[in-house]
Amino acid sequence: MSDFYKGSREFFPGIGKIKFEGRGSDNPLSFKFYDENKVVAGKTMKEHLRFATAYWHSFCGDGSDPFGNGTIVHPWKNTEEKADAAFEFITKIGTPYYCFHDIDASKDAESVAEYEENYKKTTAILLERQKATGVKLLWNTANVFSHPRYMNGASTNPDFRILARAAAQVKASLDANVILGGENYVFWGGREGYTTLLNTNMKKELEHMAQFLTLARDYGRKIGFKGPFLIEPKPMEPSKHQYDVDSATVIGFLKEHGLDKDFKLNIEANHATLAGHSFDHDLKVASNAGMLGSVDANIGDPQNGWDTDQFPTNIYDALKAMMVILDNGGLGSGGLNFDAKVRRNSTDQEDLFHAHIGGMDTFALSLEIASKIKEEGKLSSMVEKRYESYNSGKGKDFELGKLTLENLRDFAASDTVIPQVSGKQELIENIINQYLFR
Ligand code: XUL
Ligand code: CO
Repeated sequence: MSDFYKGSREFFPGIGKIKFEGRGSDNPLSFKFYDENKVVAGKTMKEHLRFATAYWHSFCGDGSDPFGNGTIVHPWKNTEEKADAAFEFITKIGTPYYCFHDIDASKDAESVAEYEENYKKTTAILLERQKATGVKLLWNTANVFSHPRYMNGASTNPDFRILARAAAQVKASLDANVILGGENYVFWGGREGYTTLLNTNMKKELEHMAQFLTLARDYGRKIGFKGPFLIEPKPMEPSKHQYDVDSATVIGFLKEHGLDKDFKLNIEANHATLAGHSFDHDLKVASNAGMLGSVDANIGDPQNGWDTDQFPTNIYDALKAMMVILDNGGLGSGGLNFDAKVRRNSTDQEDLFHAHIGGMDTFALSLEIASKIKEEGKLSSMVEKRYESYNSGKGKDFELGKLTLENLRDFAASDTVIPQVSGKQELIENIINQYLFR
């Protein structure tokens, strides 16, 4: 990556490119574990982790919450300055990718024509900076949830005119994606859901959503988008019932509507936990279906039941996620996007660097440990052993579909002593701790 910002106005003065200095370093503005060129399990850390910076939290978020105004004042004033600041930050922190919503980067407008005009100009601005720095677009998406017109949903809105307005934003976002060489395209259905069935035709809304996604898929393919479309599950907030509740629900929906060949999932840690799952559970469900597309890497707060979008610092959770990702054979065209924001009282510019350094180090360390666990095979052989009764004899016949229910009954009747087999959870947890702290 070139020092793109050199020679122009610097928005993060006094902070240079963040370098790997190792775990012994006392320099807080350095990586302790993320060494982008270090090879782990045949690939560099950079290739495994495919980190992305999120435009919305990092360059638009101002720390405001429902009880208080913004606390973070950004020095950039317009589209170009914001893009300059973004690419300066991304270049300095060294995430190879970025992600954005249409109106994070581009000025919104009421009229479709003006919105499109702004977006075209913004796309040119972003493309120029991508070329200058080598930073690439992991995904973009359309924000069809913030504007008041979307209060009753976008593709699931009871009013067709709103659905069409959302389509204009998705079309323009796909156009931008192809120009910018985006590797994926995301849909997060923030308002695709409902509050009460008393005023909702759920079946109709779900059919509309499927039709809308089908049209987006067809248009994307027509204009040359080759990557996967991604749906990002989330169970609630802002809607009470969001239709894309979790991995399993989305996979069922995509299969029902014949979209499973073109669509995969973007799994966000804090969304999985809001759905009552763990991060690794939702990753695994997507992976099992061959539909693990990408990851929004963050954590929630264990005491708060909402989407706090904190930077990931929990090694244990990140390790379990990396174990699933390695078993999946990596993330393919996806990556680890920091859909995370600094706390509203973290108001120094350098806090954005500390936040990303922490997230990148957390996943780098987790990658190293997960790859050792995988390579040494101790845990996977314990899991395999739990299922060994299916490797031969009647167990194997059952898996091969050779047995009837009566056959199972007859086997059970002759199998008089069934030994109790421990699941060994505590032992396994102790082994994980040994890997973590050795
Ligand atoms: C909201 C969320 C979004 C999506 C993109 O919870 O995660 O930022 O990632 O719209
Ligand atoms: Co997200």
